[in-house]
Amino acid sequence: MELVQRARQGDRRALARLITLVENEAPEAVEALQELYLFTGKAQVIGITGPPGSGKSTLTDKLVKELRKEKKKVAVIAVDPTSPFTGGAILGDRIRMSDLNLDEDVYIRSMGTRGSLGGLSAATSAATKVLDACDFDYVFIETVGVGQSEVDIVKAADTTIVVMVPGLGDDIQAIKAGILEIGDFFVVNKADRDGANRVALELRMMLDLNEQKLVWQPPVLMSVANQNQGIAEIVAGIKDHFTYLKESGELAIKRRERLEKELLEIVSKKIYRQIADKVQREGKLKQYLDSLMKKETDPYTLVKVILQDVIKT
Ligand SMILES: Nc1nc2c(ncn2[C@@H]2O[C@H](COP(=O)(O)OP(=O)(O)OP(=O)(O)O)[C@@H](O)[C@H]2O)c(=O)[nH]1
Ligand SMILES: [Mg+2]
Repeated sequence: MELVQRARQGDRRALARLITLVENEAPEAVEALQELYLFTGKAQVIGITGPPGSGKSTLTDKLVKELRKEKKKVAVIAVDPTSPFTGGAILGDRIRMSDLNLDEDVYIRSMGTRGSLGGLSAATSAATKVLDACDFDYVFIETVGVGQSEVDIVKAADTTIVVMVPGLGDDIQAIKAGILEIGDFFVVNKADRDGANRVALELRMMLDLNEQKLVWQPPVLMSVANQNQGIAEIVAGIKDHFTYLKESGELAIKRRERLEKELLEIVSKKIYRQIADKVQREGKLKQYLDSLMKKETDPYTLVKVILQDVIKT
C-alpha cells in the first residue's frame, strides 16, 4: 500500500492519514494493518496518567525533548476522554507542545471521545501500532484522570507513569487502589510546592504494602516539570523499566496476552458481521422477529438455527 510506504519513509502527512484511516476503521485499514504488523514491536509505549492539571503535558514535553537529545524518534498521543474532539484541553496541549511540532522526528496527535470510551481505547491502540511500525522509538500516551477509563486506555502501554501532585486535599486517600497497581512508576510533579515529600512518602508506604509479590519495585520520583527538574531521572527510569520487561520475559508475556485478546476480538467481529449480514440479506431477520413476537419460538432456539444456517453455507 503506497500510503504505508510513504508513512514508513517519514512522510508526515501520509502518517497522519494512515492514523486517521485505522482510527476510523476504514475499509482500507485492514490492508494497512496487515502490512504494518510485521514492523511492530520495537517501540516502547509509555502511558502517562494522573489528575487534571498535574503537569502531564508539561512533563511529556520535557521527556520528549530529553529523548530528542539522543536522536530518538518520539510520538505523543494526547487523549482526553472527557472532551469532544475539538475540546479546549486538547487545544492547550497543542499549544504547549507546538515547538515540538516543528521537529521532523516528533509526531503529536490529539484524540478526544468518539462516541464510546471503548472506541477511544481502540483508536489509541490502532494509532500506537501505526507509530510503532513507522519506527518511532517511544510512543507516549497522555490521558487525563485516574479512573477505570484511563486504566483501559493505558493497557496499550508497556510502561505506565502515574503523575501525582501535592495539594490534592486528601491526596493519597483519593487514589484508588487500582492506580497503585497500574503504575510502573510514580512521579510527584510540582515538587516546588509544599507537601511533595509527604506525597512521595505516603505513596512509597502504600506501595510497600502492595509489592511483596512484585519483582519490579515501582520507583517514586519527583519533578518540577516546568523547570526541567527530575526529567533525566524519569527518562532513566523509563529505560530501566523496558530493560526489566525484556529481561524478565514480562514484555513477551504482556504482548502475547494483548495479541490473544486482539486476535479473538478480530475473529468475533468478523463472525458477527458475517452472521448479521447473512441474516439481514436474506430478509430472515424480519421473519425471525415476527415469530419471536408471536411467541412461536424463543431467541435461544433461533440462535441455534441461525448458527447452523451459517455453518451450512
Ligand atoms: N509550579 C509548577 N507548575 C507546573 C509544574 N509542571 C507543570 N506546571 C504547570 O501546571 C499547569 C498544568 O500543566 P499541564 O502540563 O497542562 O497539566 P496536565 O496534567 O497535562 O493537564 P490536563 O491535560 O489538562 O489534565 C501548567 O500551567 C503548567 O505550567 C511544576 O512542576 N510546578
Ligand atoms: Mg495535558
